[in-house]
Amino acid sequence: MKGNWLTWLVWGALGVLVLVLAFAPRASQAPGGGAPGAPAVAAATGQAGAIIQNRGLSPEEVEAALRTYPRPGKFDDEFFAFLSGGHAGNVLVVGLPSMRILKTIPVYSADSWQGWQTGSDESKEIVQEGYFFKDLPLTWGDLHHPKLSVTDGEYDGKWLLAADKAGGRLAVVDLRDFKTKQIVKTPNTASDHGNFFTPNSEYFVTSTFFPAPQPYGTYEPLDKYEEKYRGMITFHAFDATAGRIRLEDSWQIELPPYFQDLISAGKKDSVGWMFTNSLNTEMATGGTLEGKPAMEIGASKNEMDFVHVLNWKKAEELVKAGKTELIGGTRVLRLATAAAEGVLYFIPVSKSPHGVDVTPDGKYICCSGKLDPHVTVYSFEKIQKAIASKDFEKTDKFGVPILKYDSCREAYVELGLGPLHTEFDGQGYGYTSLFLDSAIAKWSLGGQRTKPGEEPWKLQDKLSVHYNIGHLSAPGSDTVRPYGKYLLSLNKWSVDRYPALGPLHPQNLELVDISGDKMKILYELPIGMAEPHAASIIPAEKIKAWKTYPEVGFDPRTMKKSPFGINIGQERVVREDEHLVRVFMTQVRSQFRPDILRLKEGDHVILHVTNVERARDATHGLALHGHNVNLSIDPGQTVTVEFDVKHQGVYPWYCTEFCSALHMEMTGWMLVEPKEKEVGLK
Ligand code: CUK
Ligand code: CUA
Repeated sequence: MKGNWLTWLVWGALGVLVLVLAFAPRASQAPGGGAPGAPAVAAATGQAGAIIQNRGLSPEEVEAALRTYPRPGKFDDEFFAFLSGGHAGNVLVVGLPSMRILKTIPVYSADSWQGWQTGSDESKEIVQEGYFFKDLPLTWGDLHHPKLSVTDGEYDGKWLLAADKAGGRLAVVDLRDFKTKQIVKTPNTASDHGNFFTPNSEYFVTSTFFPAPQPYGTYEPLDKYEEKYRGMITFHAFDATAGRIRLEDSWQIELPPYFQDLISAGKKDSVGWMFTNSLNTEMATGGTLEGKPAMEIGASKNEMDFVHVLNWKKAEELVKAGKTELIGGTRVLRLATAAAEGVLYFIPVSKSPHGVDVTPDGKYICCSGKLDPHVTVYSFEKIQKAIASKDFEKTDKFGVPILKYDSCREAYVELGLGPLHTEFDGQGYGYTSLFLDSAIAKWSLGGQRTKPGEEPWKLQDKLSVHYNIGHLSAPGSDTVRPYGKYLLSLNKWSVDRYPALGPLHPQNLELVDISGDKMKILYELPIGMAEPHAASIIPAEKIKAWKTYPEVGFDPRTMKKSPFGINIGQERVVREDEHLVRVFMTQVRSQFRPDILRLKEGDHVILHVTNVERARDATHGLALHGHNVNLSIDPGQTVTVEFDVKHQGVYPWYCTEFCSALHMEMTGWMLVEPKEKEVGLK
């Protein structure tokens, strides 16, 4: 409706202006004639008309271009999408609807632009704190689901957390300076996949994908899989003021060795509950060279897998009451306790589901088996009734009550092939990604539909995307307040959408307009980086980020003045003992103070660098030849790096940010003299 109107307007206006154009040359030739500016407008529009014609743009394409075009220097983006960088281990920030990549935030992997793990000790220490094994450096991670902190179930724009599927870790990003502040290793897990915040960010909850023998770190053969391997849901206690995970206050719920995959928080009516989709209830373990079926075959034998229904408020009470066991130093509510005490229930779901999503009102839980063209909608109310009346089918092998499918099901909506994830617009519609169909299905949520005469629980529209969509993301979809308007389609394959640039193809994002009855693609963004599995999208005005650090000498890790931060005039080189040299250095356009460091072979250097600039955007770098030292220092920031000087020689350093007209001159020398000849010794 709105689209049609806009299209009409665009074409109508162009039609009128084409007429104006006919008079434009005469108007501009008339001495002092015509309204000021009119010929220019007409000429510009004339050009626009010609461009449209020459490029053969359709009215839809013109509309899409006009709706997404960001005016230079204007803050036209209404939303920021925080996209996961997949196994590139970072987070991308993309503006909507312009689809411009505005920032990358390094998290698990190194980033030399921001000096993340390529220089500053602060960044290295944050990453080291989360190592899987303390003695084995992890230089990357697989970041899938960036989640934004919430207050009363709504985004508050303060923190972003995301788990690492490959390392069983999670990370905290501060949205004041968009930097990673903490990485922790989840206890008792090999991998973390799903994650969400509880409604006031009290906990950041993660689910394991791969079950593992407990206590973690012990060996058990795969034939003891059923007996010894376990999944875990971890409740990481989060201090939402300090923005830190407190591992000592965190606890876990032990689960059967199914693959727990993804999790969603109950909201409003269902606050205090959570939901997990699981696959491999067959407990297959593969063995392709050992005469056993491949995982994919073994794990898709059963017609139904399980949605896990967990009463986490109850679990929290049990934890507080001490009904836990200490495993690997963490309080764990054992599986038998969770099953017996009414914490854990199962509901059957079509086989091999991927994703579980709760409607914004908390009333319905959506889950789809990838091999069934329907989404199954469970009613929270019905689940509660089934639990209260012990309406169980049976218990599973581990004593967990299985609720009757028919007693919990509210709807079974046919959508298309390969349904995965569902998002919500807050207007009464769900949007489900169809991996095999390469499409998005829009469907009405019964009882919440806005249009009279519409059938409840029904497919309303289908849009082809390019290609093989995984997640999709609508602003605020995982909160109690979705914002609607746009939907991002995060596609796994791009195949023929872009010119071939070698066999590795870009990932393809598509921006979809969901403001009308029919979904429309507005923009395609190829990302030449790892797979962005998922995104969280927040209104732009909710982000209140800093422009510079508040005072000179600031340490982003503590968000306080660093004891090593200095001002101009306080620079010094101190030889603290025979081989230890401490340097306090400043940077300002366009010099380093000091700019000569005189060292001896075998010295150990502790370098504190402060960027004393107060100007916005006046970031400086420090790249030192041959020593794997590359720093990025924002205005006001102090960073520290320690390194050994093992080889005599001359090592220049320079600023890596083209910061001024004399940036090329912003350099320094590290001079390393040979060790004195140790004559007579030995
Ligand atoms: S996962 Cu990748 S498409 Cu890790 Cu949420 Cu579904
Ligand atoms: Cu500082 Cu270039």
